[in-house]
Amino acid sequence: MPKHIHWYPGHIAKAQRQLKEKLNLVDVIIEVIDARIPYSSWYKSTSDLCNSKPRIILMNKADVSDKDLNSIWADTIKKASNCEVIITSLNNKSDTELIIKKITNLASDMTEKRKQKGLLPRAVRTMVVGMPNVGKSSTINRLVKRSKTKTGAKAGVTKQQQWVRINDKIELLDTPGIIPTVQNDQYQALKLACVNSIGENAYDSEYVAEELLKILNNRYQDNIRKYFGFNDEDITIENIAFKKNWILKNNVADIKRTSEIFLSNFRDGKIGKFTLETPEEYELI
Ligand SMILES: Nc1nc2c(ncn2[C@@H]2O[C@H](COP(=O)(O)OP(=O)(O)OP(=O)(O)O)[C@@H](O)[C@H]2O)c(=O)[nH]1
Ligand SMILES: [Mg+2]
Repeated sequence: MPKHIHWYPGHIAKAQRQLKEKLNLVDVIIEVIDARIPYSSWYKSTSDLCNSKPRIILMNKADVSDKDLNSIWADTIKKASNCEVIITSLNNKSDTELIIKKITNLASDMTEKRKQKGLLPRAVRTMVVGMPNVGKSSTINRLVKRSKTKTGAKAGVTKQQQWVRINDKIELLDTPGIIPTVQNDQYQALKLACVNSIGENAYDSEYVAEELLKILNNRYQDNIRKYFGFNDEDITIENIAFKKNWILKNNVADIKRTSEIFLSNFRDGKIGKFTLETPEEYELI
């Protein structure tokens, strides 16, 4: 299977078109990124796409990313984007009130203008955008406190836009994940594959697992040694297979099974809370 990662299913091209079409209707944009790869999951064209609409960035999945790096990344992205950045996660109840408050604040101009024109007040329309699987639909459900939108642990669950009303003051538009047309930066594409933001048919799991292990060996070697019960040996997918007894006939490591379980456990945060990139790598600080 080719190592090159390319993924751009038809529904994403359509999603991007529909996003532009709806832009005039919305007052505020919420952009969701994945705290484990804040830079790689940050759709750099959003600012062009969204013109100068007020925008909030949610750095989601903070429960499975490196706590120390969360605040560093949040500050960095805030400076680079000139937008409010809120660190969020599915199980954090307290951030929902903050998000609602920020949406209301950002829409105050619109509300004020309507008032001055003598128009009746209307709900703030908020569009939730971001790359696939970063947690857009889950965030909406959290804000509504109900499962109004479909969610799932793979890329491309939301296929169509859907309006959801939080209360009489705010309406949210869920949108399908969008991704650049071409993955020019293959290292970024690899990291998107690590967090399940790219359809699994577009990459070779063994390659992605091996590359993820390289990153973790580099940044979090002690944590993963402890997790897998190694002392000071090099950790490879093969070593993990032998350690876990995931062995095929003739005493050969089951690399495919080990890679898939390794990726799945990483995605669920079972191996540890890891962030795969730093602002320094991108010369952001
Ligand atoms: N650990 C963790 N998992 C989360 C969090 N938010 C969402 N998830 C999980 O991530 C997966 C994707 O969530 P969705 O809300 O479907 O993501 P999405 O951005 O709407 O995805 P698409 O519609 O495919 O673009 C689901 O399995 C969620 O349960 C979070 O803060 N922490
Ligand atoms: Mg969705």
